Amino acid sequence: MRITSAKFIKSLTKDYAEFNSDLPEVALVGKSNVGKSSLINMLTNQNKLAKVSKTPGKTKLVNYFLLNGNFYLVDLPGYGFANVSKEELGQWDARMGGYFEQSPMLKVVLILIDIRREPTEHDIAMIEYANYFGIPYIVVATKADKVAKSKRKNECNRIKRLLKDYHCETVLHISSEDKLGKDELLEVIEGYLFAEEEEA
Ligand SMILES: Nc1nc2c(ncn2[C@@H]2O[C@H](COP(=O)(O)OP(=O)(O)OP(=O)(O)O)[C@@H](O)[C@H]2O)c(=O)[nH]1
Ligand SMILES: [Mg+2]
Repeated sequence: MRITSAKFIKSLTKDYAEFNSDLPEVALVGKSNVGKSSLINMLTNQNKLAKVSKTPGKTKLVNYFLLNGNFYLVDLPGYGFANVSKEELGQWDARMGGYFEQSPMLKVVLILIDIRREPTEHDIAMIEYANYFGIPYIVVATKADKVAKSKRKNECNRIKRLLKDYHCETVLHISSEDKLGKDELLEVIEGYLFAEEEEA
């Protein structure tokens, strides 16, 4: 799959199902600063479609991008940054839970984890949401440029092993900085998005 068009459509905090009930959807989740917005820009060949920031917590809303006119890429609020109040954490949890619960067109969740780190409790919570709602997920190991080329596969396998209790089947590595792993990731996403149509 090649991305030929990409457009920001809308930010929401509720009413997800009303907004999209016809196009397949892929969601991006991950710790704040892990590189979600950068990944959107890489996948869509754009520099400024999604706001990239050195300050964690930039993305607070559920942002919908329409790609190729036939599916949505959904950027969810990052989590796990320091100094969040109980109230903010509760709001985040409600927003994430609400999104998962009310997104009938969601076909696959991309869980982004920095290739140098371990899955956090919030990553696991996201995986549990996905498993609970029966939505497949794949782990995308970000910032692969930060480890030697020869070590990237090993780091992915390490993350996969850490998630062995959560039915983790796929860990792909990418680097938005070096534009690495894009074609493989798009191919995997396409397989989930349009699976039923192909079978019919
Ligand atoms: N070296 C390297 N840095 C990256 C890569 N992707 C993102 N970054 C940097 O990581 C920081 C955070 O990137 P974002 O894409 O804004 O992260 P985010 O996950 O959208 O963050 P929030 O919106 O706060 O949740 C920025 O300084 C990026 O330049 C990558 O592939 N390699
Ligand atoms: Mg972001």
